[in-house]
Order: sequence, then C-alpha cells, then structure tokens
Amino acid sequence: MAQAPIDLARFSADFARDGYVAITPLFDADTMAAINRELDRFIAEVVPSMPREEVYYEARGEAGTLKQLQKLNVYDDYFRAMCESDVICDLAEAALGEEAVVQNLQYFNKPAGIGQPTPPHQDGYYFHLSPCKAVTGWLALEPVDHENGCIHYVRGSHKADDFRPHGRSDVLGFSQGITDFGTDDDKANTVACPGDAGTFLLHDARIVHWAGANTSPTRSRRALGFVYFGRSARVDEAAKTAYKTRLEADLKAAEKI
Ligand SMILES: O=C(O)CCC(=O)C(=O)O
Repeated sequence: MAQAPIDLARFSADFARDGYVAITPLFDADTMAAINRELDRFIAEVVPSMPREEVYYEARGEAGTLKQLQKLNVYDDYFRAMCESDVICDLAEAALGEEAVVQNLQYFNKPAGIGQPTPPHQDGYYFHLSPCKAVTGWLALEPVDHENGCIHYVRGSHKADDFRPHGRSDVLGFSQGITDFGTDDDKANTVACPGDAGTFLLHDARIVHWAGANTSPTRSRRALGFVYFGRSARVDEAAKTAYKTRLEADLKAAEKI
C-alpha cells in the first residue's frame, strides 16, 4: 500500500486538541483502486452468506441499496490484514497513547439519492467502555462532499466529561442519536470533512459527529470504518449484549433486517 508520510508527534497533538485528524489523502489512487476492487469482490462473494444482522440495506432485499456491513475483518483475509496493517494501527496507537486492539471493520455506504443522514452521535455511547478509550478510522473510497454526505465533527467535543443524551433514531445502523444536538457550541465548532478517495479521518470515540443524507442522484458515498479499542478499555458485556439483543429483535419485528 502506498501512503503519505505522517509526522506522528504532530498527529497526536492535533488529535488530542481537536478529537479528530483528517489526512487528505492517506492512500494514493492506485491503492484506492485496489481496495475498491477487493470490496466489490467481498460484496459479490462473501456478503450473500453473511447473517442478516451484519448486512443492512436501505430497502431490504434490494441489493443496489446495500448501506452497511459489519466485521469485514472477520470474514475476509484481505480486510483483516488491512485492519492490522502498521499504517493504520500506528495512527490508532498514536491517538490512543496505548496499544490499539482491532474491534471491527465496517462498510458505510449512502446509495445515490436515498442514502440517509447519519445522526449526530458519539461512538463511545454505543461501545459501553470503561474507560472510554477507543478510536474510529474512516476511509473515503470515493470523493466525499456536502452533496453525498461527508462527515462533520464538532471540534473539541471529545473533552466533555459525560456523553450527551442519546435517544432512538430511525436510521438503520445508527440506532442512537444525540437528542439535544444543535447548541450554539455545536454550530460554532462544526467542521466538515470533504475530500478525495483515500481521505482518512481518525476520531476519538467521544467526539460528536454526523453526516448529511446523500442528495446526489448519481453518486454513492462509500467508506470503510476501522474501530480500535485501547488495551486498557473494558467492555460492559452485560449492557452491550442486552442492548444488541433488544435492538435486533426490534429491527426484525419492523422488518428492517
Ligand atoms: O459513514 C458515516 O456516515 C458515519 C460513520 C461514523 O459515524 C463512524 O464511523 O463513527
């Protein structure tokens, strides 16, 4: 993989200050073409045998509306190697200040015209960790902008003592959204992160972030999400399992998965 050289000391300082860093781009065009080919292969060959809890569609049963996949690293050697590669793990560890333990490699798509907004949320609210030491990497697989739903961060919001209040959202794949989002602070500190294919974002699990809908009639918005927990973080397994079980039962009852 060909990637841009990174000054890790500066990267860590920027991450600690803002709660995220954008590298524009991390990977060159040839590397991105190879990653996109592998993803197309994965979608054609592996997705048909994955459990439905890990494969979300905007319209269930319509292959062209695929919106989210979980655990690509578990199902496929190419994506496991990508998750474990030094280029991404070194960034995760520089941000965490400790060993990064691979958790999940996700696919996030917003299909043209119908891709839903990503509600404002904090990843840590979903993770049930103590301490909340975790980061997510987000790799744009194609150009991302305001039209197709680029990521937005509330800069510095990772420094708050507590999570913001979350409540059930209607968006499949992002079951919880911040209920009091839109304060003056949120507005003043919001930063959009558009970029070309190969743009790589890394964010703290406590930062508030969101993305718009895909309003383009022709362009999708494909991305990969890399989740790492810090070695010191402990999962509250009981709380996590109880929530997951409840959510999956609700989604099946509503015929969303
Ligand atoms: O791709 C998106 O729209 C959202 C991704 C996200 O929220 C995350 O990776 O934490």
